[in-house]
Amino acid sequence: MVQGVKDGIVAEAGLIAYGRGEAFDYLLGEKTIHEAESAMKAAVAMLMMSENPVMSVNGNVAILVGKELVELAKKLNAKLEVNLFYRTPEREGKIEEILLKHGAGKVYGVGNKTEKIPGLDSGRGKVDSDGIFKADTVFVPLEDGDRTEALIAMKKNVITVDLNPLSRTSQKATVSIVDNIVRAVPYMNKIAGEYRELDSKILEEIVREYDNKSNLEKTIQRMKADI
Ligand code: PTJ
Repeated sequence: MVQGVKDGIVAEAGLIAYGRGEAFDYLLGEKTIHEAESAMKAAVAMLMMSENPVMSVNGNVAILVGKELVELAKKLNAKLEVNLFYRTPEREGKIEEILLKHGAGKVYGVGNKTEKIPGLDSGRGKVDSDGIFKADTVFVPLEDGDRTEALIAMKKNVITVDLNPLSRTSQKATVSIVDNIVRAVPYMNKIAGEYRELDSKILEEIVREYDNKSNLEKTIQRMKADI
């Protein structure tokens, strides 16, 4: 992460965000808990059933799991879009380069961002008309609450990875994965491999039976019990 900042890929604020995440990871015992596994199964099933899934990539995500995310996007037929809070053409280009190096076919949100997420100012509100703007499901790991809420207001399914179960992102998302992204994305790759042969009716059932509110509640109880 420190090298990522020096290389101009991770925003300085990304380091602080990472530290916030680490504090919550200690409360999880730095392991993937049962509730995170349930959320990841629902997330993968939802992404597989989506017509136009898009994965949003910021500086932290590119550095921590760029390779694994490209692999997941391929397995789920999802698009990859660079979306930055601290947007500069240089950072966009460097993140695109990481994704391309790991085998991404096309990277959205670089240069061409003709649409805007209603109610969001700053660089992160600008999106690709063929990417996040028309997606039915958006995977937004390590994000801020405003963007999650704005995407939900656009009637999209929002899947997050956020170690803080109390964050506005976790509280507002359709599926909230409370786990470290370095464990979550490889695990989602494993699930995507296992679900490849599943009938769409079974995938639908996995999504239907998942209750995000109750899953988050159990996660918070587990963290409290471990203190
Ligand atoms: O690259 P940019 O310009 O788009 O900037 C991205 C940052 C990360 C700076 C921006 O999205 C941000 O400030 O995010 P927040 O509002 O701090 O939210 C990030 C959330 O991710 C926090 O709730 C952290 O607890 C959580 N988090 C941090 N590291 C991890 C994490 N969750 C999972 N895995 C992690 N490794």
